[in-house]
Amino acid sequence: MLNYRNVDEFIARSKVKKDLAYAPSYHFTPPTGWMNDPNGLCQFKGTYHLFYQYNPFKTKFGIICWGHATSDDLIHWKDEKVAIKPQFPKEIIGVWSGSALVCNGEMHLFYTSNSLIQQQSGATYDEEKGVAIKWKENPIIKRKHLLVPGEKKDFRDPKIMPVEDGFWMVVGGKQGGTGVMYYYKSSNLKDWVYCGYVPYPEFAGALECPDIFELDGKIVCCASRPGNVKYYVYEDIPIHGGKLLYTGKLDYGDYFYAPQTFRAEDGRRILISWANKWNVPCGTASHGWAGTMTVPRELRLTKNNELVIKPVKEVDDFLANHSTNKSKKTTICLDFSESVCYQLTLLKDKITEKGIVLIVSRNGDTVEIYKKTEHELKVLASFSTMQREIYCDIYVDSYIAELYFDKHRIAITEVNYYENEIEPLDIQRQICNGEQL
Ligand code: DQQ
Repeated sequence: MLNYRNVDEFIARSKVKKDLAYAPSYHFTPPTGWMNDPNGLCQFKGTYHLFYQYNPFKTKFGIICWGHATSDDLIHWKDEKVAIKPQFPKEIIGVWSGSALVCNGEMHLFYTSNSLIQQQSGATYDEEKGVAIKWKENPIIKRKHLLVPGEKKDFRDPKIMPVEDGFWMVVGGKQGGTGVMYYYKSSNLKDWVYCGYVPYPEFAGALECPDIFELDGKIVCCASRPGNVKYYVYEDIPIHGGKLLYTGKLDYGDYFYAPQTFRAEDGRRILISWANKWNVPCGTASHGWAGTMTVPRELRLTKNNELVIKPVKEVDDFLANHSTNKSKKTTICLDFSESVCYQLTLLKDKITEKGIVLIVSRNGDTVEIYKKTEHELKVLASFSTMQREIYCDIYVDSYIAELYFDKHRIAITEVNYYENEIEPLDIQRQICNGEQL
């Protein structure tokens, strides 16, 4: 805990001189140490703010604070002071994930104070000091306000949605072993009334990093559980009985967790996610940092209530002038007029030959995308189409690759922490009789 007293000086001293041959050039990484979930995403007085779960002291998870970076264009980020530090003893485990609300010219941050018991707290960003000032009313939602029986410690990651008559807060948790989203309502952001919960039985365990927002006239909720990051499109707020219209995956890759969205000042709904996964050592640790964010992605809904997920235009603008062999966008067209399948090898280490191997094959009107490893061949995603030519946008940036199929309804984030030089993309076409896979 004492370490946090001079944390900004510590970070300045330990800031990694990133090896430009290895560091991503348009994906955010922390100045040093460990980063996981994006937090408090917002645009405030024109500037984009990215807060994140941060352990500056080690390249692994620990007692977490909120790191902070700002940007004018969603591409170039400036490291700022640590915004929220854990306080002893009520945040002895750390200040865990949460969100931002820009309201009446102020930026408020909501987070989970974790001391084994998880409770929700608030803070207001002080522009002069560059840090968030915790509210004296904290915790604003105490553990005892969870007026339902059940699990003692899963109650975290508040996200706010402003509505005409006040504010909704959703909080992730678990009841009877399955994931739930708790709902609270407030008119002043400090006094919250518990309104019930919505269960998500497909999540075996606590639901993490819930999100709720309005998009193209519908209500969209998102939720994370390792291996499963989903979105749900409703006619109205689900706690009001809003009908579920569609459900899908936010990303089909193995390196995507705890995404969060925010509304930019121009009205765009933008998502950023942690491009990593729990319980697997992070391959950049030897370079002095651990953790990478996806590019910001703009979300829209189709008429059929499916999400269209596209890197924001700033990414394409940047790459139009700054592409290199290791950081670029490529659009490929896979022609399925014959019975073929394609093997896409991404981010292949030229010496070890290890890379991300995806197989794209077609069966009738169904396109299937497999991931091939030494030990298995697993289906990542599939979709239906009548078209013979399938387009895919591929963004590579050092060790991270983001792929977008099916007119951007399918996003796949993958990572290969290569050690030597990489070959970003290799495409092989082969006659497909099913067995070659
Ligand atoms: N990470 C945070 C939690 C959240 C989890 C802790 C999701 O608040 O539930 O760093 O990755």
